[in-house]
Amino acid sequence: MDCIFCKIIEGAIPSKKVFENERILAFNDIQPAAPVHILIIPKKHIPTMNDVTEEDGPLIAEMFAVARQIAKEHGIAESGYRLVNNVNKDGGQVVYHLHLHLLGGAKLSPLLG
Ligand code: IU
Repeated sequence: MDCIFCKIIEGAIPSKKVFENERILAFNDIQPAAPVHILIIPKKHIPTMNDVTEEDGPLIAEMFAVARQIAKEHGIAESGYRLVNNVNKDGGQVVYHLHLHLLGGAKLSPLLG
């Protein structure tokens, strides 16, 4: 499958891993938009949030739990952070493998000005 994140999961493309278990991988974004910028992805290839099914519920919940744990480990749980999921073209999605952006380590600009 021609998916860059699947290749990262397989180890065919290297990444700076932050967390990994049987279902989820988290790694540093190659173009960080904040001091902490980590991507949390399911190992199951799900192209976008639109493709999430009811049976994926526990997996999505685990992605958020992993994000929370990583934020804590990076010392930003209390100061705050942002979780972002871009969906399709207008949402700014570039990689079509579901991912949560974990952004923090600085005061982030408001999404809605
Ligand atoms: P988006 O939500 O699909 O726009 O985000 C894709 C992110 O994946 C973006 O922040 C890229 O910098 C990041 N990324 C990466 O970390 N490693 C890669 O090999 C590629 C993209 I391609």
